This record gives sequence, C-alpha cells and structure tokens, in this order.
Amino acid sequence: VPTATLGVPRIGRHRELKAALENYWSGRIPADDLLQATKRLREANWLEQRDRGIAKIPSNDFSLYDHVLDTAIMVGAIPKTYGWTGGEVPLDVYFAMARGDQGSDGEACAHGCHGHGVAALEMTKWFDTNYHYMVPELSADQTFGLCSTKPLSEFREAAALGIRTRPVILGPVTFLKLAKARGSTFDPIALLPRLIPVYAELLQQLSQAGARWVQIDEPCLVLDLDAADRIGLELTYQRFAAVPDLNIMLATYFGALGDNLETALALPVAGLHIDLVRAPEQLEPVARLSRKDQVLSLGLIDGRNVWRANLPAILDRIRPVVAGWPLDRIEIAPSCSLLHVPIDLELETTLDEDLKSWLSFSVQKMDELTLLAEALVEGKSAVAKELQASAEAVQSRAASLKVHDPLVEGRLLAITEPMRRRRGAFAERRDLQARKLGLPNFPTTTIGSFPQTPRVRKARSAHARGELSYVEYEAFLKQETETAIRWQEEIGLDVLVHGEFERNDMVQYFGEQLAGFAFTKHAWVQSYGSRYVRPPIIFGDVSRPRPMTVSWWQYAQSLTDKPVKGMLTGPVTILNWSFVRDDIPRNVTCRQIALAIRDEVIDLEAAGAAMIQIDEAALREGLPLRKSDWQAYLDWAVDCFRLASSGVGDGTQIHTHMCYSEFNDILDAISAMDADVISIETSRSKMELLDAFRTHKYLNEIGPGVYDIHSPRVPATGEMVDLMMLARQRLADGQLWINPDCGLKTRGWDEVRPALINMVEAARQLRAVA
Ligand code: THG
Ligand code: ZN
Repeated sequence: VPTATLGVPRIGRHRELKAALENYWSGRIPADDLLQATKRLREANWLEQRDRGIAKIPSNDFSLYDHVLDTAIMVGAIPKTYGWTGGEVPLDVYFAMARGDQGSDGEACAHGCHGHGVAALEMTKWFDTNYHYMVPELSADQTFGLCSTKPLSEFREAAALGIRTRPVILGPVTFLKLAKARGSTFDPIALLPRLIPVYAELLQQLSQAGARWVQIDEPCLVLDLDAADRIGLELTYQRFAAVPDLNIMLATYFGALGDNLETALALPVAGLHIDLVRAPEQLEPVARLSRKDQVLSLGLIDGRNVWRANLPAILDRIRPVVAGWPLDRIEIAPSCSLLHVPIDLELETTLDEDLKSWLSFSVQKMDELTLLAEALVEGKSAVAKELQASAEAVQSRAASLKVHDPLVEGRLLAITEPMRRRRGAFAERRDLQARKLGLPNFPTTTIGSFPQTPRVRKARSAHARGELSYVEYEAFLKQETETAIRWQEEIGLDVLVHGEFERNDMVQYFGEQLAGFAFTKHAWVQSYGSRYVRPPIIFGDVSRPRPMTVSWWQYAQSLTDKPVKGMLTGPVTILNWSFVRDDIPRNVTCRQIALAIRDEVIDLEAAGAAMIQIDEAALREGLPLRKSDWQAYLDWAVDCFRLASSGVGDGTQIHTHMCYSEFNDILDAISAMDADVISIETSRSKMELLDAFRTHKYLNEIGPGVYDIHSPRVPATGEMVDLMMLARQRLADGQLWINPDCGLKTRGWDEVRPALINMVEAARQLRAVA
C-alpha cells in the first residue's frame, strides 16, 4: 500500500523561502542564490518524505510564489502588458505578474494602478482555504504554448537524488475555471481545446523523462459544474489517456464529488484521489463504482487542519470497504496537499504538553500516513504501540478539561431569541442615535487602524523580546494613540478611532485574550507569495475571561469630546482565520466566540461607548464551495454576528466593516445582520455595487469607501466628491457616511495625512451642495 502526500509546504521550516525572496527582491542576492536556496528546499522536502516512508513523492509542488501562476506561465498565458515576447519566461516577468512592477511604486495612474509599471495579477482565495492564488487573465483570442520546463526540470532534479517523483500539475479544466476572462464576456472553458495539446506535450515529455505517474489536480470536481465543464473533463482525459507509458492520478479535494461522481468515475485515468475527511460518505460509493483496474487514493489524514488522527478508527472504517482488494489498488494520502498545514510540530517547544500531544503538522502527518499503510499491510499488531498512542491522544483530548468548559456549553444552551435581536427596529434606533450623537450629514470616519510605522513595529518586537518593559511599551502606545486622536480632531473627522497601535494581527490580538485559543511560535502557513500567517489554534470551548479592549477605548475617549468607536473583530472572521476544532461543528465554535464578543460589546457600552464596530472582514470568504450549502452557512454566520451585536441598547450604534466588493449574492445576509452602519470597499468599482443595495431597498446606513487604500496614491478632494455624487444617485443622503475602503495600517502617514484631509474637505463640499 503506497503512501502519498500530494504536495508539501514550500516555505521551509524557518521560512527560508521568504528570506530568499525578500533578499532577491531588495537586490541583496542575485537570482542564482535565490534559485540555489529553493533547490535546497526542494531537496530537503524530497529526502524528508523518503525518510519518513512516503512512496509517491511529489515534484513540481514547489513554487517560487504560487502554483497557479506557475501554471499560467507554463502554458504561456502571460498578458501582453508584461512585455514577454516568447521563449523561456524571465524571472522579472514572473515576479511582475505576482507583485506588479515595483520599480516606480509611489506614482500611480488615474485608475489607481501602482506606478507607471504594470499592476500584478489579481489575487483571490484558493477554494475555501486561506491560501491565495494569482488569477490568470485570458483573452478571447488567447493562444497557449508550452513555455516552461519547470515540471520537467524538477522531476530531473529529484531523479538526480535517486528519487523518481510523481509530478503534480494543476489540471487544465480547474486552471480555466480559476482564470478570468479579460475584456469580453466569454467563458474561459471555451479555450480548453487550445489548452489540451499544450498539456499533452508536457505529459509526453514527462513520460519520456521517465515519469510513470503524474498527479493532475482537478479540485473543480468538488464544485458545481455545468455540462460544458463535464464535457471538457471528458475531452481532456481522453486525450491524456493517449500519452504512452504514463499513468494519471486524478486528484480531487476540498469536498465531495457529489453530483460529479459519475463524471469523475467515467474518466479514463489510472487513479482517482478522493477527500475522505471533508466527505467520508463517498468512500463506499466510490469504492463500489470505481473500475477494478483503477487505483484509489484515500484522503484519510486531514490536510487542512492540525489535529492528530485517530488511526485505529480510520482503519476500522476502511478495512471492510477495501477487504479483498489487491494491496496496490489503494494508496494512503492526506485529504489534500499538506500545503495548508504548518511544517513541524517539534519546533513548538513552549506549547502546552497536552495540546501538543493532540496535534500533527506536515511531517507528523507523513508519519501517520506511513503507520496507516503499515497497519493495512502487516496488520494492526505490527504497529500496535503507535496505533494505541494515536487513539489515546484522541481520547485524552475528548475527555480533557482544557477542552470542555461546562459554563460555556451551558451558556450556549441558554441562548434565547431576544438575544439575537436588537430591541427596536432600525428606524427607531436611527432616530434615537441621531438625537444622541448629533452628527452632521455625510459623517466622516476611518475603518479603525492607522499606519503601523516601523517605530510601532520596533517597539512591539522590543517588548516581545523583553527589551522594553510592559510599562514602557504601554506608555509608548498611549503616546501614539494620543497623537492620532489629536490629529483626527485637528483635521475635523467626525467619528474617531484609537488607531489600534496595540494590535498586530487582529485575529491574534483577540485570540491571545480568549480562553480556548492557543498560539504557536513557528507554525507558519503560506497566505500568498512571501506572506505567511500563524493561525491561532482553537482547541477548546471559547470564553472571554476579562475585557479585552475596554481600557484602550476608555483611554482614547478620555482625550476627546468627539465619539471614539470601540473596535472589535467579529466571530465569523476570527473563526475563518483560525485552525478550528474538528470535534464539534464550526458553527458551535462560532457561537462561542460570538458570546465572548457579546460580553465585550456590552462592557464597551457600559464604559460609555456610543459606537461599536464589529468587523467581519472574512464573512464572505467563508462561503461554502457548493451553492446549495450557502444558505446554511449564511444563516449561522448572520446569527453569530447578531448574537455578538444585539446586547446593547437602541441608542448604541453598531458598525461593521467588510473588505470586499462583491455583495450582490449575499445581500439578504448583509441586511439580516442589521448593523446600523456598514463600511465597504467601493472606490475601485465606482460605486456600482451600491446598485445592489438600492435594488435591495437596504435602509441602514452605509459608508462606501472613497479612498482606495491598496494604492499609495493620494485621492484628490474632487475625485471623492465625484464618487459620493455617484453614491447619492443610488442611496439617500441620510444613509451615507464618508470613509476609506479599509483600514490604514499598511499605509504610511505621508499618504494617509493628505488623503484624509482631502476626504474631510470632500464632506464639507458635499454638505454645501446637498
Ligand atoms: N489576519 C489573519 N489571516 C488573514 C489576514 C489577516 N488571512 C487573509 C488575509 N488577511 C491575508 N493577508 C495577509 C497580509 C499580510 C500578511 C499575511 C497575510 C503578512 N504576514 C507577515 C509576513 O509574512 O511577513 C507576518 C505577520 C506576522 O508577523 O504575524 O504580512 O489579516 N489572521
Ligand atoms: Zn477592510
């Protein structure tokens, strides 16, 4: 029974890839050094997998930046703007597509694109993970050609170490489904007939180079597909089947094949990988319906989460189904590539010992795969001790008082309907708040964070290293906060924020103060390119032992007579950016977080806050892959927001903020959240997305972003007035606020100061004409 990983993390135990990339980008090392560093990372990964008993070791799972970008480059899908004219694609073209031409950052064109150089490709989330890929841009007259030798050269690189790998390639159908059509409105899948020959040529070359298997990833098979997609899959794999001496392991992951089951099973491929963590129910039908000459790769170990598996339980599940099968008809694998989990648990030397015994990162998961395979071949007794340890870890977690808090579980049961509803209807609340707050028309505010300057970051890391005492650090933060408050008053903003200088990552900031959360020191996972996150691990029932933000709000409010917003992160966003428990449903954990945030909201109100903002930056990101699952998710997500926000009186104004610009398909949910004010990203879409709010008869207040904070460009007053005039065509004056698109922590004060001064001036001009 062979084992496979499907792909492993690329970043290196000590984030070597990030260091190499950043050194290269800043000119400290030449391209050759960068490429050498990446070669070492690949080699280390191959040897590690071999040493840990993995049989089907992948190659081409490595990427300098992103594997979807690699695929675009491989097939020559490079938009003209990047100036590529053929031949091997140079490194600077690759990085221009990934990050934009950074040569002239600071000067942007009228449309907000950075510099005179070209903008990067768009970035979006890879299925429902927290990994972001670069969105390929295709034109209707797009042609393709094999433009990269990467799969081939990495196969040879491993072969030189004596390892015959199974190259991983993103399948052409998924590639096209992830791409976007430039300009005209055509379905990229229409380009498939032009793309298939390029892939076929690559497969041919791999076969000639000695590859016996390739892994072709088609996670689109767990999405809603239409007839054109299904026909496309058939065409593709019929053609690939004609490549001599090459077996295809078709990998599906992130969910159930569902209504694509027949399509998947009919494809002429030698192997099929299925996700049995997200969709355990598909084991039996796939096993029954698959061809006898087909290898089934069983995705049994969770590639998306950090929990140690219960190996005896897994064995008990699969044994009856595969009883009597030849041993080489099955493979043991993680549910998906291990890209989404941290690398090595052993680096965590300060984690609670119990918690540590419940966890498994990438290399520990390799060991779990090997153990499963051994137990299948030689029987449980051969690895009895290891199996028992695995079951005991799961049992100890299930019984642990660190996990279960009866008070929290009781509070969840005691949730009542009134807890999910504001007392008065929006119209009553609006009138009450208007009288209490006395704000002008078109009130101005910001989203919450101000620039995290090198000074702020330096102080934080000095404090973390113990070089700056808490007293000194706190005094420094108070100073920064006071400066920010004074400046906001001076330029005439109506609703102030404290600036969030005390916070690094918002999820981390709240997670560190909530019970049930753990933090790691080295457990990085790639978010995009050279940017990584250390998601908190939610291991137990969540509660809030003590107020988290009240004293910062109080301090800021004590400095001014203008209202200062209390600033919180919402339960759905905290959940979506964490590793979550696999022993209770996500929505239960989310409700626990919601009650903890509710406690904070109530405490902020009691301290005197008249406005409290609860950001749900990641609510939309959490949408399930299948449309049919959306409503259930939105129902509990909205419920959690309402639980968090409804503990206050009608005179307290609840704000929320969302970091994206696609609302059309979730507007019912946005309305149901019933926030008094929502701020959203709109500057780049020229307010068009407000159409949806209008046709939806959205009555609550809205702050459509007028300042694109993703660009270093300072917007002129006139531009912001123009945007607001467009907003006024769509919504009532009394509904509108004026604010930037998002928080300002990634920008510098030199940009923020003039931009916000212009924004306040734009409000004055509007008030004069309205
Ligand atoms: N917080 C968390 N998860 C997130 C985001 C977040 N996931 C989605 C989105 N935002 C991802 N965006 C980023 C943006 C910047 C960085 C990472 C993800 C980043 N990381 C630093 C780096 O790699 O150098 C490390 C940051 C640190 O020290 O913690 O810049 O906002 N939870
Ligand atoms: Zn935002």
